Formats: sequence, structure tokens, C-alpha cells
Amino acid sequence: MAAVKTDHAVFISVGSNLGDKLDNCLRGIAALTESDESSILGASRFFRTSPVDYADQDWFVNAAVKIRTTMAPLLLLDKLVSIQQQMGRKADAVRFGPRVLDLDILLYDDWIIRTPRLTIPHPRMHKRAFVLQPICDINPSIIHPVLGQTVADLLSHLDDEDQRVIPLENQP
Ligand code: PH2
Ligand code: MG
Ligand code: MG
Repeated sequence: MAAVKTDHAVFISVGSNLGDKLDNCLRGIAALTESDESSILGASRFFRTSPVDYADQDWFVNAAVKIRTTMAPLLLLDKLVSIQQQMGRKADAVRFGPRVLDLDILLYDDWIIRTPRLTIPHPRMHKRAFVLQPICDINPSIIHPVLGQTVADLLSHLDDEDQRVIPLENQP
């Protein structure tokens, strides 16, 4: 008898600040569900967001999706890296710099993972409005498994006036 695979709920952030940013995000999201190992359970609005950590670059389009997947965390990471490469992403010239497509695992069930390749929850998610606002669109009461606070609380306590997160006027 085949082993039964378990479903996991995963939040993934989607971002682009090169080329047709919205289209890059949409194609990245579509690629997530190419195999029946994953399907989309929810999606945020799309936002225009000011660049964080490395300011000398164009604004981003950001969103988040919630997926159901049977993929283990590192296999899912491999999948995200391969989608980014398919979409033409080159090795990053600048850390936190411009990218055609960025897909990051934010939360994987309520797991806490610390390996050299992968840290979950995403180590900077609680400081980033461009991540927290999209998760709040999907479910504001999700609890950050390390900090023990809801994403809505984390977002409302961010005291960073510089981070702009503006819904796109024409949502796809
Ligand atoms: N991603 C980064 C660095 N800075 N800023 C915004 N607004 N959105 C991003 O997706 C982003 C960023 C590195 O992944
Ligand atoms: Mg990123
Ligand atoms: Mg990334």
C-alpha cells in the first residue's frame, strides 16, 4: 500500500520589482500548482510596496498565498528556487536587491525550522509590512509560532513609517 502523504498549510510571499511585476507574480503563483502536490487555499490582494533593506531600487509588487502541500519544507524550497529560475531570475547581484520573482516560505504549519538553507518562520517576516499585510488579508489571526503573537498584532505594532504598502488599484 502506498504511504499516505500528509497535507500541510503553508504561507508563501510573492514579490517582483523587475519587468512586468504583476504578471511575474501571477505566473509564479500559477507555477506553484503545476503539480497536484500543492493547491491554493487563499490569496491576498496585490500591493505596491516601497523597497525595504536596500532602498536604491524600484518599488515591488507583493502578495501572499496560502497553499496546501504534501511537499516537505526543503523539497518545497527546491520547487520555489526552480520556479524563480524558470522565470529568469539570475543569482542575486545585491543582497535584498532587484529580482524578477521572489517566492519565500513564511510559515509551514506551526513548525519552527532552523537549518543552514532554511529558517521558518521567515526570519524577517515580523518586521515587514509587505509580508504581514498580505498574510492579514488571508487570515489576521494566524499566530507567529516563535513570537506567539497574531500577524495582525505584529502589523499594528510595526513602528516603521517608511514602509508603504498600497493596494493595486486594478486587482487582477
Ligand atoms: N524583498 C526583498 C528586499 N526588499 N522590499 C519590498 N517592498 N518587497 C520585497 O519583496 C522585498 C523588499 C528581498 O527579498
Ligand atoms: Mg525575499
Ligand atoms: Mg527569497
